[in-house]
Amino acid sequence: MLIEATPFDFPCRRDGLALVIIDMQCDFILPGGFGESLGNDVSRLGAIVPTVARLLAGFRRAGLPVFHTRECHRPDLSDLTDAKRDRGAPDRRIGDMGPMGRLLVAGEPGAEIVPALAPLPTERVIDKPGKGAFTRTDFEAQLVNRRVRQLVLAGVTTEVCVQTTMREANDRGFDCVLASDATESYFPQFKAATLEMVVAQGALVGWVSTTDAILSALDV
Ligand code: TIU
Repeated sequence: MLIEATPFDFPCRRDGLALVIIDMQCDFILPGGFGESLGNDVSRLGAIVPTVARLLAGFRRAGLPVFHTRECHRPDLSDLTDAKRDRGAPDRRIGDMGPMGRLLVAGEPGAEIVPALAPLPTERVIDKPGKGAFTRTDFEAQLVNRRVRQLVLAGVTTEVCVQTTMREANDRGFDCVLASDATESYFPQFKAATLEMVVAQGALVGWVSTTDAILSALDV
């Protein structure tokens, strides 16, 4: 099965394919969260929710595994490095109180995935303290246990957590295809640059496709 993609069609094996939705959390997508505290206009990110929901519904209809990630920290912040806490110049820092609870802290409303994309009980949720989903998590073991070899990636932000996770996955031997209309950045130029750079040099990091092309290849 081929998924129409750039720089060339993605040779997909349905058996071994999973969807990974990165960090579609209130803290990045809604006003008052961590993303806004960094000085970003969060409205761009909310616009992709319906497209990610369509991709998610397609994978559910196809009976293929779905993984959700959340960037968040333990309430005692013992998994938050000083370097991460002190970086940038946000109004409020990770762990500080905001309108959706403590920023990027597990269990707080802001750290939850937006309701339109809420995970089903059968879907794995990977909480991660870094930008990449493989760093200090059991994500790789979860993928190996489910015999997953190929990933469709979606979520936010394209150049930060999505790209970092895609690079980590590629280095671990997973084929990755990024759904270009189901990912977004606070900075359009960073999204565009990421889409270009991952497919460069013959898909050095992976492929880029669209939600329609992926769903049409899955025939769902
Ligand atoms: N999930 C994710 O991308 N975390 C970030 O901090 N992204 C920013 O673009 N800041």
